[in-house]
Amino acid sequence: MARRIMHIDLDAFFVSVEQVLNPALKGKPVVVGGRPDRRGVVATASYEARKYGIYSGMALATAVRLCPQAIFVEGNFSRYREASEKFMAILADFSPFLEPMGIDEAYLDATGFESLHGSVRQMAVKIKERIKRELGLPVSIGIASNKLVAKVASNLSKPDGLLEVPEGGERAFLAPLPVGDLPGIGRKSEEVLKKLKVKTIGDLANLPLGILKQHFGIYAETVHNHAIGIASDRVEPPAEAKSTSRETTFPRDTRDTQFLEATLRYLSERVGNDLRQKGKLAKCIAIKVRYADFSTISRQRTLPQPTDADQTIFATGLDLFKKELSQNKQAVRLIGIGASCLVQGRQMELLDRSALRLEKLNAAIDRIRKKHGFTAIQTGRTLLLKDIFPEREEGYTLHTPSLSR
Ligand code: DCP
Ligand code: CA
Repeated sequence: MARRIMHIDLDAFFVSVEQVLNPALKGKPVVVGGRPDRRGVVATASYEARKYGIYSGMALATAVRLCPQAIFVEGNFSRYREASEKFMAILADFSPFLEPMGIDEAYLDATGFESLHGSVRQMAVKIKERIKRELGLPVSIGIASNKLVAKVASNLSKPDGLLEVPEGGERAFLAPLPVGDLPGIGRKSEEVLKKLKVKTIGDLANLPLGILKQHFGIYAETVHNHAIGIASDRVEPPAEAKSTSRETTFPRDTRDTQFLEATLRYLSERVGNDLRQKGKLAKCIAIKVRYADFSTISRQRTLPQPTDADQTIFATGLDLFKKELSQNKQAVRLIGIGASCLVQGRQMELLDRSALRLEKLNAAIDRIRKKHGFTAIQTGRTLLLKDIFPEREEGYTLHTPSLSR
């Protein structure tokens, strides 16, 4: 039976979330990424702003030059994460064969779902309607017989689009599109192909295999198959997380042990918070240290009892950390802490009174943080970070932002 795969991708995601919160931003050139007078890059731009040539990754300073009247919004990652979770939950309601990709896109295998919704296209219409109704967000959906073509279709249909490529129509659908629209063909390949007079995916499909081999080696056959719309990709629901960790690179290498320990405490709290949110306990705690010369070590310890307590994670990490630092006198460039060997939540009654006390304490901390932001509660140690890192609702903005999670 032919497969029916959907690629579902929210449009101008960060901007769309901001527009739900502030409808005055709708229909305007909006850029999420930060104040234009700061160093930094565009996270995303509204479609109105894209008309001026603004794109993700561009320096904010360039974006202001291209469109001085654009509205610049700092953005707030915790809001996007929340919207992302709701988006994925809606999709999971439609099919368990779901593969989330990054924060705002997913593949869904809808093979055999026709009878339930009338058609797969009808199912996609319902998905779009629910996301609009419940989240207020525009989304584009591509439908095809594999992930590759479905992704091309959703991209082409943006914004607020829906495009189905009929079974057997893949090659004809791809043929007129620019060769750079084919996933896997990056800037470099595009340059090489230009010299061979290959402009469209159709031109690529017509190249003799011998020539493809000269340029793509063992991948030549795959490239050819992709160009004619054949791919044997599978929608794979994600495996359960086997570990969780947080790390940060410092703005400057440091030997300040008080500061290092405060950071380790903060990262431990983030790891503990993540474990509790996932309902997991960790049996192993590991630390990572990278020194000024980039040499990197990690040390791990197995706990007598699995834990999700910030205090135990930190105490174990600190012990490993102190031992390590007593042996290496270099300045530190990065530290990290992680929990692994995860097991499912409480498996036995907490007989140990002190563990029970910690559990209650951490649950109370989590409740307050959920309501008032991560930095609403600070332990003595992390208070030190207040003067060093910019503080935001969702936590300190560390030097490695993707790891501020
Ligand atoms: N993002 C980012 N930095 C980048 C690219 C993306 O921070 N260089 C963030 C902002 C986007 C989100 O990830 O809103 C999703 O990325 P997409 O590439 O899917 O872009 P958009 O959703 O913004 O737009 P599109 O409508 O093209 O999907
Ligand atoms: Ca998107």
